[in-house]
Amino acid sequence: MLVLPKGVRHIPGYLTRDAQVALVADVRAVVEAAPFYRPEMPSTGKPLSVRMTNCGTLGWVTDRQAGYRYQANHPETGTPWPTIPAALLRIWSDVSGYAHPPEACLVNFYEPSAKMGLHQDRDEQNFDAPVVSISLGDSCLFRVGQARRDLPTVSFRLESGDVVVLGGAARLAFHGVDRIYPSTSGLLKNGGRINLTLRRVTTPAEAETRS
Ligand code: MD6
Ligand code: FE
Repeated sequence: MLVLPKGVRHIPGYLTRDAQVALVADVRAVVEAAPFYRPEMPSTGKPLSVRMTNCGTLGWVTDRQAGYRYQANHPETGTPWPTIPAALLRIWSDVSGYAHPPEACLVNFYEPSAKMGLHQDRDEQNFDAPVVSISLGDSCLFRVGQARRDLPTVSFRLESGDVVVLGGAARLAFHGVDRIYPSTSGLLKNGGRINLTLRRVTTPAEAETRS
């Protein structure tokens, strides 16, 4: 049996097929308000193979000029990001174990040839909240290690409807997507894979933390 690093939680089949279909409709509405754009690596300007958009009060963006950051507006249209769909807020409440709502939902779209290099999610103000990820559409090979790039990694397949939570000891674990398995799901009519990652970005105000 595959042993995941401490703090990594994989929940296969979290979403029913009907819930996945409903979530795809939610994502389509987000993409109509905030179209996918092609993000760039800081400094080099090399385009990522994944296309991105966001919903929430803050969105994660990257371009050659200003690098990795969160901002309230779409980098190309200048419009505020649409709100996070209620279904995603419910998933966060159910699996995050964190008392405050997420502020950002990054939407990644993978064509069959796209991948995502090994990285840490560390542009948030603190790492108390986990990052919650939801996969839709074609399967992928997901790789996750530990908080140092040189430590061993494990790889496993993520299928449509799966949830992954990186929290606690794994909040800063390196992770990435090595490959997409084309035509492994009929959920998206033109194929490909969507990944949604829910994040808390800012530290909640003290008043909100008191109970
Ligand atoms: C992906 N996921 O599954 C990329 N980040 O396409 C991530 O980068 C990720 O799955 C933080 C926590 C969970 C994740
Ligand atoms: Fe990530």
